[in-house]
Amino acid sequence: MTTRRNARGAGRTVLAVTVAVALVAGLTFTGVVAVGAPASSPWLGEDLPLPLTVKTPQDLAVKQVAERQYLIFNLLAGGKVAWDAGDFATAATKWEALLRLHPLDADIERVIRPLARDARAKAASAPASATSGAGPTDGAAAAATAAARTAAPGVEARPVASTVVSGTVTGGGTLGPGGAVVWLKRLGGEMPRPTPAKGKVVAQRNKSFVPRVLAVPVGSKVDFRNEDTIFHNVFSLSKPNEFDTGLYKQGGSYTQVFKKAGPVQLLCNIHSTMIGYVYVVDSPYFAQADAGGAFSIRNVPPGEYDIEVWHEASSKEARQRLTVGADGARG
Ligand SMILES: [Cu+2]
Repeated sequence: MTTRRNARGAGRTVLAVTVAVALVAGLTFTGVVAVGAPASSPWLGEDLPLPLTVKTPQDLAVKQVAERQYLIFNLLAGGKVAWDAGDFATAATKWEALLRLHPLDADIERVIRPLARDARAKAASAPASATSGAGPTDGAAAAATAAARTAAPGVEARPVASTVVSGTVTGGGTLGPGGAVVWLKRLGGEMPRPTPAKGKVVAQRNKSFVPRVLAVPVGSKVDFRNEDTIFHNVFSLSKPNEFDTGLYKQGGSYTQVFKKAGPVQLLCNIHSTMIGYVYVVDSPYFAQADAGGAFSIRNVPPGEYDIEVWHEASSKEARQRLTVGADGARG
């Protein structure tokens, strides 16, 4: 039993997460998490690399400074286009990225800093909210309680080894829900440390990051591998996980260890259209939504959790209380 709600309000779409907790006995709990997520507004003037001939180190230097200016221009103008479209989260993201570049023209700093602040404030004033009055927002907890009441009495509980928390993420604006990162945070109980992942790769392929969004547990190593015939220079300004690969050619690879939880926005110094994310999760219980929004987290022990969802089109994580009950294992 799952429900799906996807509401659209004036000027923004709503990213909704429908959570179903299926226990081994077949009981299913449902819940909903929703957060305002403005539709993204693609900026169309980002065609790179610039058609500049590179035959000498001087040529490369010219191309690099030209493309840095182009990146600045695109963050500047792309933020304005998003602002005009009412997509304040995207405007804030682009302008904040711009303001972290150093050195930066004082005029840009003076004009953009107050606008970036306004955009972030406007994005935040469309906060996480339940979808229109179609039921309680704490549906997961309420349904869990109801299901616990209906569990057959007097049957000995046994450990739940295969509880699956699954559901569907909907919304995400024009990007769709795919790639949304979903994780559980245990409340009032010991949560095991996540095991760092091995062999994770974000390729640069056809001037795109593949995958566009990669979720990894805290402490994981990620290889940034250039599979194009052109140079890339991947970097991130997302504190405290900022890094810079430097310029590297086809077949080249750079390894970064992500030690702190949170979103890490990936950009390329040479190609302003390239955008991607590593999301570093501080939980062993996490998953990413597929293109249709479906996700599934296995082996979740009974307990109280916050289920949290991050999507690049939403200004902040969505959060919902969730009860995974031991009673559900009876049967
Ligand atoms: Cu690149």
